[in-house]
Formats: sequence, structure tokens, C-alpha cells
Amino acid sequence: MSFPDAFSLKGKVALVTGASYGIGFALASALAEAGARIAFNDVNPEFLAKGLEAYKAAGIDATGYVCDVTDEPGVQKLVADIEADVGPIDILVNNAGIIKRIPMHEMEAKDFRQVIDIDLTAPFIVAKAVIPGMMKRGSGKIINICSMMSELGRETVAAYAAAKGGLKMLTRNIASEYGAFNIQCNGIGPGYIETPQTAPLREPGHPFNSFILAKTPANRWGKTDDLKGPAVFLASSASDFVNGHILYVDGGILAYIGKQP
Ligand code: NAP
Ligand code: GCO
Repeated sequence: MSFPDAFSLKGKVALVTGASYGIGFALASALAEAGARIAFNDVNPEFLAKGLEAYKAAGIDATGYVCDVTDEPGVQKLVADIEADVGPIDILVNNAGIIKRIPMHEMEAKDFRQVIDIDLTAPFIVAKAVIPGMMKRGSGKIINICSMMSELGRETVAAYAAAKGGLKMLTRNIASEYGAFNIQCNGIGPGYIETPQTAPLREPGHPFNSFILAKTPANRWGKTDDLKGPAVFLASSASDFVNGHILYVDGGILAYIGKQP
């Protein structure tokens, strides 16, 4: 396929999880701009309704569903409903995620398990639900939203780092297991992006803000828009021979030791 058609998502159906706002909304909007029809879910009906309004305001025809990504029967129903309402899912973006910032020695196992459940087990559950259809059709794209914490540790985020490190390996394993079916599974590893998830770290005067700027060669926080091009690339046939790769979109954080004092 010639350039730029290789980047077109015309006729494709994409499911983006947890996409009422934040990174998920930006990724879904990018896939829609490239031609895909969008289905998304949210666990919270109020946020879902707001998300539907936001897509409408952006001129995007998105279909929304209330679904908790950790609920396997619920996810199986979600996928069946999308197939019936919108069409078979060609592109899955596992975006839904949470973080709990608690020193590890004070963290309760139930909190650790909840983060693993949403950030790692759920991408397995949703991928498992879409893979059989992709195998039957002989093509599919799965994009797992990883993190700097797929590579790096830091204080208070033990559960999140364990989950996102695991998600990197789940990505490589899906690529390994289903590459022969023309299914590509890759990850996007965003750096520090301005979303509600990072809002507590960006409060005026919070020392984390200057810490992140000093760690980022680009000397700024990322915007959700920074993730749009990488998402379209990994969802499109332009990346048909890219499999099991984590594309870090981090302004250079992973290349840098940090600003010299
Ligand atoms: P966010 O603003 O907190 O949005 C997360 C979304 O996930 C929300 O829509 C949330 O819905 C949804 N969600 C949470 N639990 C869910 C569940 N059980 N079932 C369905 N949906 C659920 O986060 P974000 O910053 O946009 O992050 C999106 C993804 O990128 C996450 O996987 C995150 O770890 C990753 N990431 C973020 C950054 C960053 O700097 N922001 C960097 C690297 C990676 P509700 O609000 O209704 O709970
Ligand atoms: C934190 C942050 C991060 C980012 C992101 C980095 O507390 O360190 O929330 O984990 O959100 O995942 O890539």
C-alpha cells in the first residue's frame, strides 16, 4: 500500500477502553480522524455520558458502553455488543488504567491487587475477548498503553510499576503467540502527560513538576495530542511488520540521566 494510504483506518472499527477523557479520548479521536469507527467504554455512567458529549462536540461518531474492564463476562458482552452495533473489532487499545501512590511498606495487598487487576489482568481479559475474531479474519491490531514504569521504578508506585512492566511482557507474548495470524500487538509508553491521572503531581508548587522537567530533555510535560501519531501508526497497516515493540513517547526521558545540577 502506498503512502499515505498505509496510515488510513477507513472501514476499521476500534475499541478504546476507558476513553471518556484523558489519553483514551485523545487516542480514540486520532483513530477516528484517520477514518476508524470508534467504540469505547467507561466504568462510570456519568463519565461515559460526558465522554459521549465530548465526542459529539468534536464531530466524532463514537458508540459508548458502560463496562468494567476487570469483569470478564461483562467484557465478553461488550465485545459481542460492539460487533452487533458497530462491527467486528479490528483495533483494540487497552487504555483504561489506575495508579495508587502509596509507599510499598504501607500498601495493603488489596490495593496492590486492584492495580494489577485493572492495569494488567484487564488488558489480558479484553485482548482474549477480541483475539478469536481477529484470528478468524486473519488480521488485528492490539495496542497496550504501557508507561515509563514499564522500564523504571520510583517511590510509591510498586503496584503500578509491576503491572506496567507485566503489560510490556504481555504485549510481547501476544505478539509472539498470534503474529502468525497477522495480529500485531505493540505498546505505547507515554512519558509524563497532562491528564487527570497526573493532576496531583502538577499542582502549583509541587516539587514533582520541576523534577519531571529536569528529567525530560523536551523540558515540558507531554500533551495527549503527542500520542496521536504513534497510535495511528501502530493501528494502521504502516506498522504491519512491527510486532512486540513498545514505542516510548516520552520527550526523551528514557534516554536521559537528568539535567546536570
Ligand atoms: P485517567 O485520566 O485517570 O483516565 C483513565 C481512564 O480509565 C478513565 O476513563 C477511567 O474511568 C478508566 N478506567 C479506570 N478503571 C476502569 C475500569 N475498571 N473499567 C473501565 N475503565 C476504567 O488516566 P490517563 O492519564 O488518561 O491514563 C490512561 C492510560 O495511560 C492508563 O493506562 C495510564 O496508566 C496510562 N499512562 C498515563 C500517563 C500519564 O502521564 N497520564 C503516562 C503513561 C501511561 P473512570 O474515570 O470512570 O474511573
Ligand atoms: C507517577 C505517574 C506515572 C505516569 C506515567 C509515566 O506517579 O509516577 O503517575 O506513573 O502516569 O505512567 O509514564
